[in-house]
Amino acid sequence: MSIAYLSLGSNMGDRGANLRFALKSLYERDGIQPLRGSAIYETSAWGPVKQDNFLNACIELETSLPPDELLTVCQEIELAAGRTREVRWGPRTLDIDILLYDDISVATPRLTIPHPRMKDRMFVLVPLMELEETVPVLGSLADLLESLPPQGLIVRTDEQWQD
Ligand code: A4P
Ligand code: MG
Repeated sequence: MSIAYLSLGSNMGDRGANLRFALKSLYERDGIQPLRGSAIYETSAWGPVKQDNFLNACIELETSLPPDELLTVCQEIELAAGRTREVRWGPRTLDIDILLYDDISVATPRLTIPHPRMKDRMFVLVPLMELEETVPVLGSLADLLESLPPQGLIVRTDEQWQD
């Protein structure tokens, strides 16, 4: 069994319901056992596209799937949530990124682990810090966070994982 961390994000439709759908869908998959979830955060949109605030969270899971199969499952769940791919970095009903998978590094055309932009993103580091203090390859999450410029809003919400 391996341990992986996912980042979940949504800024279209019922954002809380989209994150709950993602967690429920992961539970239903063979070879995936979600272990812990962070709180759900409201965050300003990061990046070049001006868009509505996101809800973001991180999940820790145990899995028997290799990284590329885990990515396929994540993409199937994104599609099932009604995600269409239009603008890169644009609005989405559901985005699921693989942040970490044990202590391995992957660099293929389809998959990069650790996620190449996680270290720059408070909306990833803040929820992940609820689950781990330090992570493979990248080290202390608090140190990474301290090195970042302000990124607008990042607040815990009352949004729950259960309906
Ligand atoms: N890919 C490579 N490595 C990975 C990985 N570790 N996990 C490939 C997941 N996918 C990975 O992603 C494009 C391709 O990345 C995939 O086909 C996969 O093979 P995508 O999800 O199809 O497209 P995207 O999400 O538009 O692009 P990208 O680069 O993944 O965008 P990001 O980086 O996910 O950014 N602001 C806030 N506050 N919160 C957010 O959640 N999200 C984005 C999207 C922008 N701003 C945001 C947020
Ligand atoms: Mg993505």
